[in-house]
Amino acid sequence: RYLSGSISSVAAHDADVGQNAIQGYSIEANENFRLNVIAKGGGGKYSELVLEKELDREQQQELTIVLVATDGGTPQRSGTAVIHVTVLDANDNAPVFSQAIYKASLPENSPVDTVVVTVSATDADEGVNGEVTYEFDHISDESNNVFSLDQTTGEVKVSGSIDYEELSAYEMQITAKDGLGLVSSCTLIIDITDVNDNAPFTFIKSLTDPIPEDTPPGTEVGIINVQDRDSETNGQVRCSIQHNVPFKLYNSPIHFLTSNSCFCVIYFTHPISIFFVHVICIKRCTGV
Ligand SMILES: [Ca+2]
Ligand SMILES: [Ca+2]
Ligand SMILES: [Ca+2]
Ligand SMILES: [Ca+2]
Repeated sequence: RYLSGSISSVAAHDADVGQNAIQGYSIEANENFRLNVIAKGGGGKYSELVLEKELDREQQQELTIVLVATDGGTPQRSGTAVIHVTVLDANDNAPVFSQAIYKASLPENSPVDTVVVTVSATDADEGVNGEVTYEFDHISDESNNVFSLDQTTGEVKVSGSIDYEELSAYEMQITAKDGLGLVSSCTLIIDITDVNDNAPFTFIKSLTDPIPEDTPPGTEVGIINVQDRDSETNGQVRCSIQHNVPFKLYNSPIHFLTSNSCFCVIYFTHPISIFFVHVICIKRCTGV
């Protein structure tokens, strides 16, 4: 980029004198340059090429200007000079990301080095002015511990352990910087999806043990709470009880369930001696 007002002098030579020497200069009309024709003290003229409008290398890297010098003789004679202008690059463009917001989805427990997403920014300048590197900007410790960013390729990879039950979404800022420090940024949102990686676990809320032999059938003898840390169908639970025991089990109705917790009540059904009761927690969705 050249600033307007920059000037280069151009002069032609004519061996004749007086009217027969150089009388004028001209160039084809163009957007960027105009010509100033100036009379020299001792006769003759020279011209100045004046930049009127900024040049943009990203628009046009080279220009050709044909300069014509004419004399005042009869017949009029002229000479031409071709001026090649090469526009040098200035760092006038910051990198631009292909998207302002990148979104990705990733199952929890994805192994280290899994590629989550690749961010990409381009810079219209050339050489070091257009060399883009990437880095996280003000990243939280949680994100920093589990994701890495390749400075050169923009690849975001898993670098730690991802647990949906700890954190189900990450949001981070990534900046792209060119070789001379112009920057721009984008947002990356990573949604973690749940995997069924937690078995149900039980709490005995109440238990009558031992049970008196004259306990009437239908008496409640225990309440068990079952929980599962997973979400939705991965966390829905109900209980079953082994066959051939003098107890029945009642799962709390669905409308009493939270998404990943249920209560079951154990009832005494008929008197008999000593029993060990196994309550088996199973997933509601698969019945396994
Ligand atoms: Ca440039
Ligand atoms: Ca640049
Ligand atoms: Ca899970
Ligand atoms: Ca589960």
